Amino acid sequence: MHPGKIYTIGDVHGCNVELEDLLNQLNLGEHDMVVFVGDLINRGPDSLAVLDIARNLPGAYCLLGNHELRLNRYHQSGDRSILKDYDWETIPKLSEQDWRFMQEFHPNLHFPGLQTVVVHGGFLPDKPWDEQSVDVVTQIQVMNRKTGKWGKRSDVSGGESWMKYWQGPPFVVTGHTPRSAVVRTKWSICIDTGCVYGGKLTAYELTEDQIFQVDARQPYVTKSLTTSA
Ligand SMILES: [Mn+2]
Repeated sequence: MHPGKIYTIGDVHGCNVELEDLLNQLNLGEHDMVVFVGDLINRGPDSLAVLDIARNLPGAYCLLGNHELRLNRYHQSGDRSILKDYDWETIPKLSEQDWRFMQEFHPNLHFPGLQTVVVHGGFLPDKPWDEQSVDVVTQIQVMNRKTGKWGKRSDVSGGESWMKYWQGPPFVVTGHTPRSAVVRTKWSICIDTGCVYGGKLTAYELTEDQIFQVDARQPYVTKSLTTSA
C-alpha cells in the first residue's frame, strides 16, 4: 500500500492558477502522490504552465485524457483531420519535451489494495475494466444499454452515464464529464467540476475519502454545467 495520501485531480484544462491554488490547499507531504485524471491541456489559459507543474511535481502521475490522446495520435501520424480547432492554440506552443511527456501518460492507474482504478473517462459495464480500449476509457461519457452505443452525451441518443451501470469492484475515479458538483455512486466518482467553465477544480483523496476544491477565478469558456448525467 502507498505510504502517503493519494490525491486524484480532475480535468485541469489549462487552468494553471487554479491548479496552484489547489496544490497550495493540499500542502503535499513527501510521501503523498498526485494523480491527474487527464485533460491537463486545451481550452483554458495556459496548458504549458499546467504541463510544467505536473512534470515538476514529485510523485505526480498523469493519466491520458481524450485531449492528450488526440494530440499524441496527431504527433505520431501527422493526420490533421483528427484535430479540433482549439488544438491549434496548444500545438504550436508544445516543445519536444512536452510531446515526450504527454506520450508517457497512462491509460489507467490501479490501486489493488484500495480496489480502486483511476481513469479519464470511464468503462463500459459487462466487460472487465482492464480489457477495454484506450478509446473507450478516455472518451466514454454515456451509453445506451439497448443499442450498446457509447460516446459523448451529445452524440448518443437515449444515453445514460456509464456510472449508472458500473458495478464494481473496482471503485472507479474519473473526470471527463463536467458537472456543477462531484457525482458519486456506490462504485464510482466523477471529479470533473468544470473549472475551465467557471466551476471548481476538485481533488479527491483516496485513502481517507476526502474532497478538496478551489473555485475557478473566472469562466474561461462558456458552457452551463448540469448537475446530472
Ligand atoms: Mn475529457
